[in-house]
Amino acid sequence: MYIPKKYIALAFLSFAVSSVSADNPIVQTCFTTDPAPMVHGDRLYIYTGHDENKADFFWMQEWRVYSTDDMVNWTDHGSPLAIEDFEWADDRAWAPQCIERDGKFYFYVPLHSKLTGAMAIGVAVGDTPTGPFKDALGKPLVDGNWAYIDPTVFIDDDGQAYLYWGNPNLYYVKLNKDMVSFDGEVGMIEQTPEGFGKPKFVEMEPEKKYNSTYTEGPWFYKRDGKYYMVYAAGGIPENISYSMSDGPTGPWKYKGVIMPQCDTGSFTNHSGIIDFKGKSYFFYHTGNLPGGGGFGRSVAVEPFEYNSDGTFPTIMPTKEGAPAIKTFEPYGRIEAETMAWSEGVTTEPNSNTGLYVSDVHDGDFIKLANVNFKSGGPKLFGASVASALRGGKIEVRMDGKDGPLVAVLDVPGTGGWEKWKYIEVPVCAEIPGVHDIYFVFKGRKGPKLFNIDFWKFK
Ligand code: FUB
Repeated sequence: MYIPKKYIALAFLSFAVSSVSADNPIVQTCFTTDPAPMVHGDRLYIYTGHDENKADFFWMQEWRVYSTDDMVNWTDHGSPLAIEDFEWADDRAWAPQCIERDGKFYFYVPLHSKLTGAMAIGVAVGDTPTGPFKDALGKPLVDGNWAYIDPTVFIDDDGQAYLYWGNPNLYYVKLNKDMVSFDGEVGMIEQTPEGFGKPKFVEMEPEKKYNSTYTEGPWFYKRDGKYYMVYAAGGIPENISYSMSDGPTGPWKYKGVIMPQCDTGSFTNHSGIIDFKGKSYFFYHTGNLPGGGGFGRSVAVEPFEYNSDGTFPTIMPTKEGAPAIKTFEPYGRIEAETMAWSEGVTTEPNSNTGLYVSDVHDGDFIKLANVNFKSGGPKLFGASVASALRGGKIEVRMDGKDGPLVAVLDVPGTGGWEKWKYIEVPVCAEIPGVHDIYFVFKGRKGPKLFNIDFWKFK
């Protein structure tokens, strides 16, 4: 291993917490859609759809889960639920939401039903936020209507749970305590001009586009005693609008546009809103990942503050996203699929080792933001790697992908893409304080070089 002398002598001192922001979109290893945030314990989880590469429609097969505790470094938990988990369904793994009740996690999803040939809503249940999840009923919760998509779920202070959904109608049921059944009929919210903004049909001007028209993707919640219904509106292309109410089923009062229709490359938008550690976040999707677009969408996040009367400010898409709310602790085992930004790599599941980083080619990299090495700095860097070819190198660089080199780990051929070997090398520069760390991958041009399961600084 060769490290230039000029780097060996460097002592990098930087104790200040930098003003790091999440990079939008927050997932770069695959397309992600329709974000549904959920806080559990110390972490914020998002449940997403997954647009296929090169898709020409929403041919979506699975849902994915990601989590963070600092708002900038996100861990990929893979796909704990897919169409295959619902025997009665055959297509369209569209916008999900997951909620916890009494230690169980209920994952509501729209799917195309084999039973009726239309859309349906199913529910899966698991013991942890990341699953595994199992179809709770073996049949849909509601079925047989092309409008049955985009479920949103909320449990009120009195314990009553509500499930809303629909495009272009807004339906709801009051769920029973078991979260997987309801009594009575499906309700439908009347979309009055006062409630959802658009004029009465007879007053609508032909050819005019009404921004406020409820379209799809409802997100239902309560805050400071007020109920919020946030939704994609205006037809295609969509903005995000909202209505508020004093009661869980209305009457609703239209309050305006939160995120105007913007040139993000995606004609749909879909929001999820949550408070986490005292701050408010607005999740949405764009077509902004390279190769993305209307059927290649990616989840993004913006921080915001409610106005004093509980209404929303206007929120615009940015590349910066949300600021870090804490530094990243690098000591101990860190899953390689935890990252603030990456280029080129993807993630793969494995039943023994869990998820790992794959598709590593020469020049690809992973960035971790706001890493706090504390006063001493690490002495060793190690990683669990596998390669069926001859491997390559992991260059560990600081504060930029061309930044100062602090370690180089030679990855050998290990005899298989999942034949893991843990290798450790000295860190050749002092790096106390807070830094962004870049793992830059080098090797033969062309082929996939190696996989990485986890890494450690010691
Ligand atoms: O992701 C498929 C569909 O696109 C969702 O169900 C809608 O909300 C829109 O985002």
